[in-house]
This record gives sequence, structure tokens and C-alpha cells, in this order.
Amino acid sequence: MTLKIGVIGTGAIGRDHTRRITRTLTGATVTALSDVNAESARAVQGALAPEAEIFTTGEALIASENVDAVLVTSWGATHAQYVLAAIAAGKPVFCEKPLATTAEAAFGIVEAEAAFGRRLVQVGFMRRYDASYKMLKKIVESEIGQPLMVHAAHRNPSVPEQYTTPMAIHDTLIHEIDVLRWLLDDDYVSAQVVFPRKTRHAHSGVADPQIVLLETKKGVRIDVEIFVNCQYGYDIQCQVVGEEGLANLPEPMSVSMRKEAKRQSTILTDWRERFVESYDVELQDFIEAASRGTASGPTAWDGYVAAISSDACVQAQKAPGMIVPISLPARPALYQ
Ligand code: NAI
Ligand code: ISE
Repeated sequence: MTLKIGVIGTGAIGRDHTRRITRTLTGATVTALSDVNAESARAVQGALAPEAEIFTTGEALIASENVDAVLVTSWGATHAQYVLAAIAAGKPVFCEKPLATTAEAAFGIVEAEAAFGRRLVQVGFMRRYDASYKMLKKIVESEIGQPLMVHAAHRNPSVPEQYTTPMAIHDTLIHEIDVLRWLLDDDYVSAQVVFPRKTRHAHSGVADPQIVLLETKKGVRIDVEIFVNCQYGYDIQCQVVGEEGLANLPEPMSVSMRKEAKRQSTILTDWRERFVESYDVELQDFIEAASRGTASGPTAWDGYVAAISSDACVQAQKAPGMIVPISLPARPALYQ
């Protein structure tokens, strides 16, 4: 059976995911598209999914009999309404990060899915599917003793004018918030943010760089540098220091070259290239689980924990140096 997928939000990643489903992955097709910008939906239909029907609202797309499963790739603030509608329709839904822009809205999704009684939601935390993070996790769990500290960095070459200081958390750090919890099999208890000297390349609406300090239940201390105007490339770093050694996230594959008295290798500049294979693997996983009427991978609970942790970090941004506690309610049985 071919899974019929409806895509809500046909911008950068919606278009890219549509391409993967129609050109790269197996077991699914895109039968429906919707975007508040109808022109964008038509452009994706023309280029990648000529058979797909265009719906004027995401809700109508979800209700369509020609849609078995839903991809939510619209702007973050609109995710929760569509995920809730998909759960109400009993249809598996892949939601790009963030699951919701407030912890309260994310918890509403957790409650709705728990009441439904079966997993339907997968959150787009693709780093859990990344081969280099999987290799790092294996080493962290078997070779370096108990983890004590993590030093991480998330650097983008530049960001658009509309990128703001809180987006460094909700849009960017959220990947580390999720992947480091998964890597350490731990949860956060507090967050703190400090601001180094601001780069002259950042526009007035964003404090850049930032350093986020997280502490986990097991006492691991984490520092994450977020530097979204670093100019030189898209660079994701992660080093775990354990009792008996340390482990680094592998660098993306690149030919090392010797030329003109220099040793050189290329640094990527675009997140799409850095995680291209992880996006393929995560969506193939979604297709397989959704074809069985369920979901796998990062859960709505993971999306909720990311939201509550993000909120604490944004609060910490407002009072630099202040330690903001993070506490979680009991985990519903569906996510044990
Ligand atoms: P974008 O701005 O390129 O595309 C978003 C699209 O959603 C636009 O075409 C817009 O018209 C449409 N849209 C907005 N509100 C809508 C609504 N209520 N109903 C239907 N369509 C609506 O943004 P981009 O970069 O594609 O990001 C989309 C989402 O994907 C964001 O939540 C972002 O955080 C996430 N994302 C995840 C990445 C990852 O690495 N996992 C990478 C990039 C984005
Ligand atoms: C973007 O929205 C993403 O999700 C990318 O994966 C991330 O690295 C980038 O910083 C975000 O802006």
C-alpha cells in the first residue's frame, strides 16, 4: 500500500520533504498540499507533485479521504492546531520542530495523544537519525565512563533580518536541547544564559553569540554556544567529556587537500546539506510507522520537554546569569 501524505506548509523544508517523498523515499506519495500562500503550494505542485490536490486550509487537507498521514511544515506558531486536528482525525502526523511554541500548547498535544491511546505524532528532531550522532552515542554509552560535561556549538553563517534573540532558542538551540537529552539519556534541571561581546555582523534585533548553560538531573554540565552570524559556515560541534575519556561528534565527510602550503578541507554552509541523510532516514521511518497507523522516533513528550526547556532558556535570556529551574510533570504511560 502506498501511504498518501498531505503537506501543510510548502516553504523551504515543506518543499524539501515533498521532494524526498516523491523522488527519494519509498512507500509514500504526496496527494495533498496546503499553504496560506497559495502560490507556494502551486509551485511545489508544479515542480514535484503534479497529482496532488491543493487545499485552501490545513484542516480541510487533514479531513480529506485522500490523505492517510500529515506533514506539518508551516511556521512554528501554527503547528499545534494542525497536530491536534490530525490526532482528532486519528491520522499519523510528522511535525517539524517546534511541536508548539509554548509548553502549554505542547502539553495539550501530549494529553490529546495520550487520550487517543496510541502514538500518532513524530517530531522532526532529525539529529537523532544522524549517523554521526548515533556513532557518538554508542561511544558515550560504552567507552568513556560516565559523562561529566558537554561542550557544544551551533553555528550558522548568517540569519535573516527577522531572526530575533528568542529564536536562537526556539529555532536553533532546540536541536541541541533535544539531541543532548537523547545522547545522555537524561533530563534538564536548570538553564542559564550569558552573552559574550556582540559580533558586528549581527543586526540590531538579535544578541549574537549566546552561551547557554544547562544542568542535567545526573549532574552533567553542558555549555552550548549559539553563534548564528559566524560567517564561515554551518558548523555543529559536540564534545562529551567522561570519567575515562572524551568523545567528539565526527566532522562531516570532506576531502582533505594539500595546496599552496596549506592543509584544507571544506566546511559546509547550509543545514540542508549537513543533515540531508538524517532527514531522509527520519521521514522513511515516519512512512513505515504511519503505514501501520502509528508513529515512531521523537515523541510528543520529547516535543513538550523541548518546549518547556526552551521556555526556561528564553526566561534565562531575559535575566543574564540567572539560573532558571526546569521541572517536568510525570511522564504519561504512553511515553514510558
Ligand atoms: P518557510 O517560511 O520557508 O516556510 C513555511 C511555509 O509555511 C510558508 O510557505 C508559509 O506561507 C506557510 N505557512 C505559514 N503559516 C501557515 C498556515 N497556518 N497554514 C499553512 N501554511 C502556512 O519556513 P521553513 O524554513 O520551511 O520552516 C518551517 C518549519 O520547519 C519551522 O517550524 C522550522 O522551525 C522548521 N524547520 C526545521 C528544520 C530542521 O532542521 N528540522 C530546518 C528548517 C526549518
Ligand atoms: C533552522 O530552522 C534549523 O532547524 C536548522 O536545523 C538549524 O541548524 C538552524 O539554526 C535553524 O535556523
